[in-house]
Amino acid sequence: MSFPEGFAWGTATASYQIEGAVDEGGRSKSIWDTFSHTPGKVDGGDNGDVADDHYHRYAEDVQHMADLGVGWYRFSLAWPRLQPDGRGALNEAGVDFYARLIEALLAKDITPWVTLYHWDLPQVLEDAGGWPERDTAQRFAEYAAAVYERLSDRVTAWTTLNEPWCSSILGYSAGAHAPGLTDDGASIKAAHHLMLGHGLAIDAMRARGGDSVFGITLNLSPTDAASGAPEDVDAARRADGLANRLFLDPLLKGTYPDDLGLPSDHIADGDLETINADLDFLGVNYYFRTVVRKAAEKDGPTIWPLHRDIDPVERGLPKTEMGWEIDAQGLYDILARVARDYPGVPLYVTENGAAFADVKTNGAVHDPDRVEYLRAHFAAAQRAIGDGVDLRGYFVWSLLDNFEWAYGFSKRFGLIHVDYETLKRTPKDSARFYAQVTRANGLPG
Ligand code: IFM
Repeated sequence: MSFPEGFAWGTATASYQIEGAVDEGGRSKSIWDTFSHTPGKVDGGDNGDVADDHYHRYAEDVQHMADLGVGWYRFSLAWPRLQPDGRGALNEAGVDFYARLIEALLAKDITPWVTLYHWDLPQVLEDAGGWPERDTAQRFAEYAAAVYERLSDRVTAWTTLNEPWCSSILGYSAGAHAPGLTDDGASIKAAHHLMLGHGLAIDAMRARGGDSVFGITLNLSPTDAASGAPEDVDAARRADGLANRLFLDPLLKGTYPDDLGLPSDHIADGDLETINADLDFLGVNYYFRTVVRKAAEKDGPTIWPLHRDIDPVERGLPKTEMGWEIDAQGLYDILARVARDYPGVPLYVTENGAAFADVKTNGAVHDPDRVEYLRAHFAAAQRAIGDGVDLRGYFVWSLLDNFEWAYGFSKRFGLIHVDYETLKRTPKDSARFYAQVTRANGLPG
């Protein structure tokens, strides 16, 4: 049950979910500060003001990674910490923080893998129109280039965006994420400007030289029809278009899907060539399969903008605490599909993991459900590799329990438990299981 030699085992986190220290070191407000401090937006009224206090405790967290035996750590940079005005010179205190983290990682032989944007847009840029505004793409490319100049002597793996579907659709048409808008048209524009920002950023970073690799991470979900009825099959095609092809096609084919009837007046000549920049890797975040049926049209917040006649269907499978059905075969299916439909780009699972209702008893956290979840998903990845998928690595989400966006601290995804009163870290049983996997480069028998 071993993986190919050199397979990259890692864990992942994101800045707003773990750092805290929101008012320290010259950081400005992000859209998540605003959103989480708006009553009613986040469960329990939680916010990321302190989170895991990783900003002050990063050295201890790096030691936990070393104990896990991971060779890679995927983390995101907080744009408002590095460029508080959303433009112009970088904030030296922000650069210093990430430089210290990176040096601590390198000292333990852990390779840093940076994500430039994991949802914490400087509020000042949202005030100027946010992602539905074309200029935000330009701002992102300038930020990326400035950061690349300062850190690319120590960081060689660069992800532009994490899950642009969430930034655009959850943020601008479902209203569930910051900035909390419910405007279908704005979400489609936001998706395009995120894609454009990605392409411009890659061009700008590549132009500065070095031996880095560049890519993007998408959250992808195999999308099936609930029945063979033509209207359900059609609903599944459209849901797949909005969740997967809206991002995969421009990035990897240089076209937008033409079966969704989406507006295009915000797309300028040359944009698609920019978006279709060569990718050194594609990151795939997998959590669940989507099954849908045709429904009646409805108003209100939606994850299917301009296609308001689709409903999700449950299959009665066991679920995680997120309410997501557990379906390891879905990981195999999405990897195989990407490899088949978009060949030639190396793949990484940049996130996979599960929230369960963990309880700490006598200083220990026994989480057999998470161990089983990971075992089944690792096995699915291994089957995909066996069937020819060029999968190069796997990052478990997440290193630590953390701020799970609109769910606040109520959902625990960590391999390491965090007591939010004391901020004490306690490795769960799943951390010990994962350490066996990373050290054996395979599943224990
Ligand atoms: O916590 C998130 C992460 O920020 C992005 N991908 C999905 C995770 C679980 O919801």
